[in-house]
Amino acid sequence: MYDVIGDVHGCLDALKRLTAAMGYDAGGEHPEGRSLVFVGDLINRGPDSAGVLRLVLGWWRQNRALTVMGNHDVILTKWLSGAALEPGRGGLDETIRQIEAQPDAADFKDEIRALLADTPLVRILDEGRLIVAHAGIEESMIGREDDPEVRRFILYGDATGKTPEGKTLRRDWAASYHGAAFIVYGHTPQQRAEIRHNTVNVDTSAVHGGRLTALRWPEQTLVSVASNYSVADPKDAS
Ligand SMILES: [Mn+2]
Repeated sequence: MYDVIGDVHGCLDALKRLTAAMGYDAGGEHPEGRSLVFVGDLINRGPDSAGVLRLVLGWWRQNRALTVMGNHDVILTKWLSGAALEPGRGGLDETIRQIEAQPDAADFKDEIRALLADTPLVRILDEGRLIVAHAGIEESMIGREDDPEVRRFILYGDATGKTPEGKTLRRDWAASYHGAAFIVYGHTPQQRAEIRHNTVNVDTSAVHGGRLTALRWPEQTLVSVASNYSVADPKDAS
């Protein structure tokens, strides 16, 4: 049994309230032995990315949480490996500041590296019945994450261009999905989550004053809590 949580983006308070609402204790333990799964983009833009990492790390260490890679988590991975970054990209500067401000920053960074090393592009769960991928995945792509095109799709979606305001346009791949596996994804902020064709986008805009949402599996029910945070920047934040 899993509870798959949408893009958290540093919204620590909403994450605590959502997991509590689903019956998890502060240590991420559920009385029915349920596990948490995150669709990626734990960090950036929201108020407490370091706090979210700290919490998820604790749960992951206890085998109570699984993650998949989001595009923001890729940027964090690059920074932790010492790669050069464009300044300010995706809000990482503030996340870096929060991580470096921790009293145990060096150890904390090592722990984050360990978590990210156990963060694949795709999680295939419940004997293939449940698939979690950040921006989704076409049926034909399952098992082909090493293909750079597939990797791009999983992390960024089926981007087809930009609006005049600079917002990314993406094709709605789920509208034509007909696979047997149920796919949970996020990345593109929605007003509300809606199950369609064995898929659900659980990014309900927590960092934009929306809600943080989880899909409960195998029940296929949705749980959400209101976010108390909204980032000011109107630019595309997925
Ligand atoms: Mn994303």
